[in-house]
Amino acid sequence: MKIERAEVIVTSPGRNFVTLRLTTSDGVVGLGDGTLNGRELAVVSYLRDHVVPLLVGREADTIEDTWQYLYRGPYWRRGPVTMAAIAAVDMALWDILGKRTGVPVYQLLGGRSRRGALAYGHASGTTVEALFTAIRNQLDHGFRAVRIQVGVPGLGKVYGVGTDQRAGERYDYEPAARSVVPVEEAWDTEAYLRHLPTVVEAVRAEFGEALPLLHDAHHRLTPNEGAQLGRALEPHRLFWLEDCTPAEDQEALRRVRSQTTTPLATGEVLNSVHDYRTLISERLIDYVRSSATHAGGITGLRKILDFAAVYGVRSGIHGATDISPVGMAAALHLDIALHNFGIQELMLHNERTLEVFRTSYTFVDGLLDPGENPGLGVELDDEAAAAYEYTPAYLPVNRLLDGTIHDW
Ligand code: GCO
Ligand code: MG
Repeated sequence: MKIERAEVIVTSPGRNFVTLRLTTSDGVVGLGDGTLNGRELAVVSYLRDHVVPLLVGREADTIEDTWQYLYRGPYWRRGPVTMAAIAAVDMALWDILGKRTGVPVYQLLGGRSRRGALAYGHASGTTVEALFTAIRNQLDHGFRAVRIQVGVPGLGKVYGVGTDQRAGERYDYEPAARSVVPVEEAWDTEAYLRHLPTVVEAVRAEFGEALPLLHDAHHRLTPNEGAQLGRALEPHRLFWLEDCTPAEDQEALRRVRSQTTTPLATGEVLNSVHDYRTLISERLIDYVRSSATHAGGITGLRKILDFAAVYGVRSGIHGATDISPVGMAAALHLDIALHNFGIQELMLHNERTLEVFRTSYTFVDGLLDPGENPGLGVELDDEAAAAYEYTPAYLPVNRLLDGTIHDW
């Protein structure tokens, strides 16, 4: 069964998504997510100009060979654009295989290892009180684990803090602002390091010791600052402290790890198993954050997570809304089948996105499930997709108070 058509579809129902649709000679259709927040068009060109011409005529069921062909063939390896393009092809081929064999993809990955995948939602507030409202909203929405992000006194908008919610409102935070140049935000690490531990203490006092709490430092600390924060948060027993240092500096976590037992997660910006070799083989992290969309698809992320399993490191797959519903579905099939599952991030897509991508995964009682539809279980509505044109949108840039560029 050969690949007969390959289409790259860009749609923007609230935010930009890149989807690859492959159609085989006997009419089976597969979808793959190649969305890279702020660099979507780079992936579109990589696919349209360098990958699609190679795909038409290839056998659709040679998934591993196609992955290796696209990974080794270009000579220039790894990187977010390449691995997002490979991811889109890989997911589409797994989708096709599932549809051809009449089973959900998780069955092809070894079958169900758990009833459902524990999800964590996002809660944020410019103040502690606003954060409490957001946490209550997420608990009311069925989440049993919550990431907490809070404003920092003296600073304006900071990472992860959307507009304050009223009771009952949905969390809706899209960091990529629609503009031709990125928004600039200001940062003060000292103010953040003084403030965050008091906020986590207040959350524990309000919501108790048992609620799994996660926090994302978003690459902003030095190794020693990461160690200080990890130690300061230790009494509050976080589920994880994410990206406390810039992820590509793998050795930075040696310092953090040696000073604190607060669990560590990193990797949403990492896209191949080679980017994790020190992190995993030295057990510097507890959770792998890469998404299937950014790490070469189901095949690429499976390679990372199988390597992680050898060292007792678990999955914590990235699931922000810049992972499309196709990418989320791919994650859920891995979540259900893998033994070393940890937790799954879930930011709920908005109504317009769900008009474009018809999903069949479910979120019930705090658990996600990919469902039983053959393949990945997501269909794309062309008419709805065509209604939402691409608009340039960039993630913010971050500067210290003296103007020095810092990590966002
Ligand atoms: C997370 C991530 C996101 C990223 C976003 C980038 O933990 O979900 O850090 O908030 O900033 O996915 O596009
Ligand atoms: Mg993150």
